Amino acid sequence: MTTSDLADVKAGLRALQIEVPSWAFGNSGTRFKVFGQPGVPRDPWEKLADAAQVHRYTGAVSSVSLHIPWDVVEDYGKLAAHAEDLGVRIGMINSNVFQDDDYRLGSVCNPDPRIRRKATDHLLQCVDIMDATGSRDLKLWFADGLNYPGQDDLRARQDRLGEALREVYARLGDDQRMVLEYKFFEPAFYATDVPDWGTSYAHCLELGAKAQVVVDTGHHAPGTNIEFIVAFLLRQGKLGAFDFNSRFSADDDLIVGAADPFQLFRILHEVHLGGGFDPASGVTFMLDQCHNIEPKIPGQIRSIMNVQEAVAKVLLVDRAALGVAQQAGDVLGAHGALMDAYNTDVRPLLADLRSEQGLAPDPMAAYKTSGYAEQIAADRVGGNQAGWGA
Ligand code: PSV
Ligand code: MN
Repeated sequence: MTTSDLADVKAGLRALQIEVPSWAFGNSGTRFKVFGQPGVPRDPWEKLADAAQVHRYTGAVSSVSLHIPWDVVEDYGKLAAHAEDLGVRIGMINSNVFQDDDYRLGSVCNPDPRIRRKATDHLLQCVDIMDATGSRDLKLWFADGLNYPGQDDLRARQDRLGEALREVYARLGDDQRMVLEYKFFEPAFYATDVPDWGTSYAHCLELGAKAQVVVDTGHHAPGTNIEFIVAFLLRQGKLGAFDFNSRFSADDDLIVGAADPFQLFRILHEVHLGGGFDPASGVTFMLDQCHNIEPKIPGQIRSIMNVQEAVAKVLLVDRAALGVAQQAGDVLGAHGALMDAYNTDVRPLLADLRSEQGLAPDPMAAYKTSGYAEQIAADRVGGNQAGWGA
């Protein structure tokens, strides 16, 4: 590789910014148990402080996603200022219309107009919070769906969904967007109202340019070719954001790149080819993970490192050689161009880059010896630890 190629790879890595979710710092668990950990934040202010630690050791955290109502505060302007003081920004506002008794049969797709109104009002309030925090994106995920055939009318539910989305879309400011996430099952098991990228894409297309699709890497059936979805959406200008995580079994929300680093590489290769790393593309890269059994801040640091390693490999792909091989029908040559990049050990390159950026070359070790974990465990005594419910 020439010096200028290396400089390009490093410039690409420097520009890579990843959003972290506030909920990664709170307690989380499974249907069976939420495990508490010492030093877990008691409120959104402390969650932001922990997120800033991830930035401190990686230099790559642009912003922090909030989840409403888990991150409700009285003064969102103050919260945004607190984030900026810590060197981060408020990112996407994740709406939550799945944790209220009223939503047992759905939110915006619910057959009861009172409940649909309540859900839509929550989404509109999230846009108010975007105004107050300067956040660009409203993130929508609906737990709506059916457990039993015949339980409700599938088509009517799509109509209700479209109606709510249109109302919220009309409320968006000029520089604001809505990003619609899909998920093929859970919590509904028979039918989900936004089960796949096609459904999300169709609604976003109808809504207009400010509506885009979110790809949560854990929300697909096993074997789904996620990189194809990414390539397609980027080609259409409809890829709004990623929720990165790993899945082995269901929507596991495990550390990105832990289950299948090669899949992560393939996805990010398509992002690169489609121009998704260009800030002008508007694609937000977020981690949507829960650290149930491992410590949370280093769990997020490791996740960022995994994404950086995958991106470094993607940037190392010899695209000229790849193109020549593809044109010549040289199947093995083309495949080899990808595999050569994928099999490169990029850890020394990233360590070098960190040193150039004034960061510790080994973020995991630097965090471990910083004493922050011990300090928050000692300081954050009393009060209620944050978790999925708060
Ligand atoms: C749903 O499984 C999801 O991926 C959505 O992004 C939620 O907002 C997030 O998890 C947290 O529950
Ligand atoms: Mn998600």
